[in-house]
Amino acid sequence: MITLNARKKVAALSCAIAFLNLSLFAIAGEMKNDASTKQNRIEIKDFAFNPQTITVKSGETVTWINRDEEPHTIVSVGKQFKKSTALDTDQEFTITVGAPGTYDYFCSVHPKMTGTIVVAK
Ligand SMILES: [Cu+2]
Repeated sequence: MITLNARKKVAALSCAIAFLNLSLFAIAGEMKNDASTKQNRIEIKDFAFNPQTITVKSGETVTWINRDEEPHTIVSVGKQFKKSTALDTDQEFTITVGAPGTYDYFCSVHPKMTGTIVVAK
């Protein structure tokens, strides 16, 4: 009898552990989802991209917002993403980054304005 009871306890415990593992897995999955929908924002202010270099993960989005009174554009040096139209004040431009690598970009209106997106795996 003692052996049977012990076995039942072990079975119940295994069940509980399995359930806990599943719950943890679900939580981890949700956290991963949150990370992949994270918004990476770059402000354009005083003729500069802020931050000038940003590190993001492949599949994430990057959004620029123009806080200047001047129009600015975002153009990929290596054509890694479509170029923006001229952004007016408070206008935004969003891309989804693809393959890992370094994406250099500049403003075609003011070519001295440059920035870099580092795309990690
Ligand atoms: Cu500009």
